[in-house]
Amino acid sequence: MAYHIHEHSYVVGGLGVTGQACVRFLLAQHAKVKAFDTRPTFSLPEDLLATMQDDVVTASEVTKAYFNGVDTLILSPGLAPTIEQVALAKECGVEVIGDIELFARLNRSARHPKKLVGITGSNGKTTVTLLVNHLLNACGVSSIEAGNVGRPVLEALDSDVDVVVLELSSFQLETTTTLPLCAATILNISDDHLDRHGTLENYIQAKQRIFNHAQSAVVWRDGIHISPDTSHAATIDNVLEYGLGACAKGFSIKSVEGKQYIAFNQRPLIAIQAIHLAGMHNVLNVMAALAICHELGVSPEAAVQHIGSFHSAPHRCVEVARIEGVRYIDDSKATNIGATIAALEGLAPTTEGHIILIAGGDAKGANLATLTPYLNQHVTHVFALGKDAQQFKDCFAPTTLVSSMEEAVAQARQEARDGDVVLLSPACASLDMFDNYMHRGDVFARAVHALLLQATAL
Ligand code: UMA
Ligand code: ADP
Repeated sequence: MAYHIHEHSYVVGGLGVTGQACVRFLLAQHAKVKAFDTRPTFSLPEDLLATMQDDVVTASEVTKAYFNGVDTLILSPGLAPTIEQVALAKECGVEVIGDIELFARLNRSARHPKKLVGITGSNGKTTVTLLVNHLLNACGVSSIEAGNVGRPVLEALDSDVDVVVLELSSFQLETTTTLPLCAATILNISDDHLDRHGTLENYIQAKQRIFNHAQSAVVWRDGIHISPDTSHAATIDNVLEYGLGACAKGFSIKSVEGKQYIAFNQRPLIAIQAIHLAGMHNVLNVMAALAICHELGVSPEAAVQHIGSFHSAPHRCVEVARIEGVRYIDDSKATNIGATIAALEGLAPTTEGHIILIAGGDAKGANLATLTPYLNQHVTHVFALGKDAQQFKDCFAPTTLVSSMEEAVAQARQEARDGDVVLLSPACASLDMFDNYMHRGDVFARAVHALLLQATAL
């Protein structure tokens, strides 16, 4: 059934990147729209000030009367569906959806609906989303990336492309009900966002929603909770698997004359050594990306030619400097335990000395003790900062608490010897001390560059 936007009256809940994009889109479509934001200090950007100033209220002004005549509440991903304003909306018979659901409805009603693929998981979403987009474009398929990767989906609606590669967070999936995907994947699951979802089971259920209307599932053979679970999702007949072991079907590792290759249906595609993205987790990411491209009709043999020209996003295991034989690596995007484990395991084989870890921040309800065996195996010292720094001390004795990133870097330098790595891979969110993970990575890089200046001045 066609979805006519101007026939509906909307409330946009939350005015961050998503909410602002929703408001701009709805205004351009001449729909009725008003909005609220729950933050005590909040200011509208210039372009919305003139049109929306009188239509934006604070949380306390959202009453039942506010929802009179409203059809739909579009809730921002950063706002939990359990907040009071959502309960009020539901009591008033208002439908609650997210921007991804609105996008799905509008795309279905479009004259030339775009093909959609969806990528979720605790880690690797952005890398795989950007890689799929890169490979598709390089193989002549016009596509754009959108969603949690940073571009609000409604901005992708008007673009002249055939495919939209969607990075989807558990928050976005919670408010999505009818998203048809040509291919969908949950890359992996590790503890994350438990402060919002309450339990791992709830988090998994939110992730599983990606399969509800998917034609094909791309599945990591060795992953847990990442296959379509028929108790949550509809049965999907078409499943394409990948993994690091040998296997006759799908993507696997094959040894040819002593060299390891990624293979598809036993045909070698690319030597693992030739992949410039560090760590075996990135080999899995490459396989997942090739599999998604395959489901869109792009042959793995063609796609694999373009892996080498892919530039990964910053703050993901990137070397920022080498000082007196010590490598300083920024993995600030490691905002959960799974990402830090991947960094430790990925870097250990290429590290001559030891790893000194800078970590900490807001653990988002995760139990950091899960890291202990990996810290014992790969790390000589942790410098911990932020809200949950003490948790590191509790689970790993050689931990020093520090009060700033500058202090962490200075102390790590004292500790490090030729051949060591000083790794910022916090296993925690940054928001207790920094604007975001980019800011945290930049502060780290600045502190390291200050050391570099000191070292060259000597
Ligand atoms: N907030 C309030 N009250 C409001 C509105 C927002 O307190 O009324 C707070 C939220 O709790 C949150 C912050 O403000 O702390 C931003 O929330 P938002 O819903 O306005 O977020 P957006 O700015 O719209 O950005 C969101 C994604 N962020 C979140 O889901 C928190 C962005 O992913 C995404 O790029 C953007 O939509 C476009 O799709 C970022 C992210 O951190 C990268 N995602 C989380 C992650 O990857 O772990 C899920
Ligand atoms: P996301 O968008 O899911 O946060 P990113 O691609 O931005 O994922 O990477 C986030 C962090 O996770 C980085 O520290 C990165 O090194 C690590 N990472 C990337 N891919 C994987 C993977 N497949 N498994 C575990 N960790 C990963």
